[in-house]
Amino acid sequence: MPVDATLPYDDQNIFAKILRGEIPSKTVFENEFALAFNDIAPQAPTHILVIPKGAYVSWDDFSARAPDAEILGFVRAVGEVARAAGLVTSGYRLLANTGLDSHQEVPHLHVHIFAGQPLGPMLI
Ligand code: IU
Repeated sequence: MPVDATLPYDDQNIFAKILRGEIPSKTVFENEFALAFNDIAPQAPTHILVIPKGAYVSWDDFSARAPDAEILGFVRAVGEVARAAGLVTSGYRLLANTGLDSHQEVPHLHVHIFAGQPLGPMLI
């Protein structure tokens, strides 16, 4: 079910539970700003999700409300995850679904990193 990105943050969402350690994840990176883990249903040979440690529903919420230091830390973390995974030479795609029409399913901001094969042109 897609989520309405304008709703208040729900601290019972699955990624909040992963951040609190209540549900396990295949962590590939963690620092003070971000946690990255393998997507449970990968859509490419490499499919990593990077989430901020702060409580933000979506890219819209994060870009509007997060302090500059958190935004900078998160953006740098996404790049660091990709570099650490060795994705820079072959390349990768970033995606942050936001709200109903994007089919965002989890109401905690997450940036998808897709890589590991030629991904073709964007279809939409
Ligand atoms: P979306 O952008 O909100 O549509 O992406 C949600 C992603 O979260 C999707 O790729 C799921 O496979 C992934 N995911 C996960 O990795 N672990 C989970 O427990 C759940 C969803 I629920």
